[in-house]
Amino acid sequence: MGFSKDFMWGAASAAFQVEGAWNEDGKGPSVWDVCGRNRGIIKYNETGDVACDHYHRYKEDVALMKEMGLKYYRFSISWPRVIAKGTGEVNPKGLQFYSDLVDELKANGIEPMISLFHWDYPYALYQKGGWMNPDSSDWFLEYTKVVVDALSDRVSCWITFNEPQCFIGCGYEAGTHAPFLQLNRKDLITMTHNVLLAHGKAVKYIREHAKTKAEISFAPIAPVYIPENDSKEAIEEARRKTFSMRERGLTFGLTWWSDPVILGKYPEEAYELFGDDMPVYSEEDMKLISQPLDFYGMNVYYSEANRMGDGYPENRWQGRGHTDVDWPLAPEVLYWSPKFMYERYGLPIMITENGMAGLDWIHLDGKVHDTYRIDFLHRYLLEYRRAAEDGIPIKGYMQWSVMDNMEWALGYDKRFGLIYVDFLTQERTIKDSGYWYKEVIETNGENL
Ligand code: GCO
Repeated sequence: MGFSKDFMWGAASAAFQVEGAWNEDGKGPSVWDVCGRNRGIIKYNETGDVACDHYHRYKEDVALMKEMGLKYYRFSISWPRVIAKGTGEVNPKGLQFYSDLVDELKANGIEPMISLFHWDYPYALYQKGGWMNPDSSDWFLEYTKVVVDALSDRVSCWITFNEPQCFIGCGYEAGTHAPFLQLNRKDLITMTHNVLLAHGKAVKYIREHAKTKAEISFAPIAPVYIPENDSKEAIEEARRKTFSMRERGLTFGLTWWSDPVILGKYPEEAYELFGDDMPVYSEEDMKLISQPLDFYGMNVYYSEANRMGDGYPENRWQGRGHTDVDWPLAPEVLYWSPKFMYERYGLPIMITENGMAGLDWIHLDGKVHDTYRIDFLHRYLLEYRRAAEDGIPIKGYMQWSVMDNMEWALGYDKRFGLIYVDFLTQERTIKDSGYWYKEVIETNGENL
């Protein structure tokens, strides 16, 4: 038993990272457009103003996706492109862009998978307190309705929030992502609760109103601890750490986000750790938050270190290869993350992101020979298949990313794509890994 016949092979992107056209055709600004600008926070003061110009070049990009044989394209909708101020007047041209993109994909035999929120929060709503505002989940519901009413006749796969850990943790706790704030714990908890409510309201709306049968999830990060060895004790130790809020802290906790969404309660440990800062909510609220999901989407790139005992070296990944964003090569995580998450939450697994940043360039022969990315993906996919062989239901795999793009505060020189993008000319070149992935898809993983 390996990859099922209807296994969903695809690749992913996010609106801010690829679209550009940041203020065209009635689009409003997002926190990423405004908050980092000219402050020396984003590498070289780069912006998403043009990015990959996907907004204008989506037809060419879809043609390249077809050439790579993708079955799915996971992309996000820019909320302020669809509703410039976040609530109120809908921007018809913004909505039209996504409708055209969906049509283009389908005409080329590629299924769309939509992420409703991949971090480009409307600046106008941020000015009203953003996720701190008690109305914030209703704002998100209003936006969800607009998108679902317009696209659900052709789209059936939905992700509500991408990596809630990151946009709250990096954006409002560490201050390394827009809007680059460092808030206190109580505020972070308030925001979490509002995001969870927004997720629940969106799931409920999609479930009840989508025009085609919907498959819905969210896409948290889920890097688990990898057991030191195969012993029962080591596996238990890794599992305990993976799900411990003491180990993971507040915003980057796995259980912090997934327990309420799937199990319908905040983890006990959170009450021990955060006491009176914990949200007060009604049973109704928690019911909303824990609407049934169809699968568990997870973004997985690396593993947390896990060394039992206190011995040297502390860092188990010492000497391992690492990618251009310094994440250690840890293919085993694509076995252990699906396994631990399935055992806790009982939902089929979908890898909604996995990939690596490499030092890619166009070689003298005009091609991009990214052998390391091929080896990386090969190793990770073998581990993912091992999970399936052990009986973990796996639904799909969305490689990150379909093309090189704006890596948030790290700017444009971190290249994750299957397609190389020359950011000065916007010329695209499918990398060797893109052609290799095509073979994986064509053989449904038999060539691995
Ligand atoms: C994330 C986001 C992506 C990133 C990718 C590489 O995980 O941070 O979902 O937008 O670009 O993961 O860092």
